[in-house]
Amino acid sequence: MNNFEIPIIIFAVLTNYLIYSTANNEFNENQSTKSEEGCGCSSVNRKSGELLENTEDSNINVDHGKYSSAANVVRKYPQTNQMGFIEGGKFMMGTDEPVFVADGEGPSREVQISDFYMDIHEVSNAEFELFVNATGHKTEAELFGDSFVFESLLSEKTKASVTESVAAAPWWLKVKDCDWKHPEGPDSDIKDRMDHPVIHVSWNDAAAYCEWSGKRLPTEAEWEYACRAGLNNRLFPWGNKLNPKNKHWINIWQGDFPAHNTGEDGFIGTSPVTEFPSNAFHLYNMVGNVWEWTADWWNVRHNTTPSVDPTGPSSGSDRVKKGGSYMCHKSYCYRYRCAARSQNTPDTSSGNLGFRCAARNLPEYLQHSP
Ligand SMILES: [Ca+2]
Ligand SMILES: [Ca+2]
Repeated sequence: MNNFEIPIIIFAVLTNYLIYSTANNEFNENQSTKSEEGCGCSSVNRKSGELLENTEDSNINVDHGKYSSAANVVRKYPQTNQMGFIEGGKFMMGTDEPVFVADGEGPSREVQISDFYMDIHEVSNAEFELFVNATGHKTEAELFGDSFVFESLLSEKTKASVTESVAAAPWWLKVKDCDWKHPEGPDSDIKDRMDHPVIHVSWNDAAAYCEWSGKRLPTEAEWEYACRAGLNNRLFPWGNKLNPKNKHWINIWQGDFPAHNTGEDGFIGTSPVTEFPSNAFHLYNMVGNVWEWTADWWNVRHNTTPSVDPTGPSSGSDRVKKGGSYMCHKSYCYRYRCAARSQNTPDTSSGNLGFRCAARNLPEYLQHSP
């Protein structure tokens, strides 16, 4: 059990693929973006006692010692997810300064969100194992017999057995017998990664898990509201600077994509679900680490009429995912922003795509005092 001493957290008992754009190759991580230069960052977080002082980018809970791999701690398993109460309110969803216009990041529009609860971290391997053990659920990757993995994470043996890659993104390889328990194929396992996010789960798998746990997937609007955590028109959950205080605040890619990942933030692949500081709503890794499925169908045209608890289109072919992943680099997939979005078919799985759950009401089994 994690020992977060956060009043609003209710302690629990139980618990691209291939969509990377080739745009923006002119960026590198050492350059400022237009948004970073132009933003006043005047918003402050109401929970000032838990925040950095004298910094624009203060919308984040500092958890000292969790910035680097050297500070990783051994955690108990199975890790149980907790839900944070997210007080509803109005916010501006999307952005009028889209980086990827074709993704439907804009326009900015007013959305009202009702109170809800959100998992404070991505669903972990340990939690997904509880689900599988209880239900016998077979993931779609297991049923299909393969899933997609970034090539440099694979062993030479596994790489040699691969016969299919993705034409538009050849670093994505379709690996046989790759699933959540074998995230880099049959010669890999998750023994040392039980507190990392479950990956190689489709939207259908994610929805099944959430239903089993008495929850549901968050809508895209809920997810983005939770990501922004009370800040208006900011790139990241904590503000506009990627690395305030010269620290790493998320698990993304450092180096040259796709040739070399320096792992400067401590992680070449996934990180533990509670690694890196949480945002002002006490949520971890909303951006970075793994992409997260949302409940909504994908659409890139948005009505600017103010809306209440929007649920997206009534039908579609793809589902929305949010937050970017450990594979995102500014030069290639600058999608580790709250307004950024991407999509996959509901049966797709990959090594950088996971999820977390939400709920309108706290499930009964979570209604325990700490
Ligand atoms: Ca990283
Ligand atoms: Ca994430």
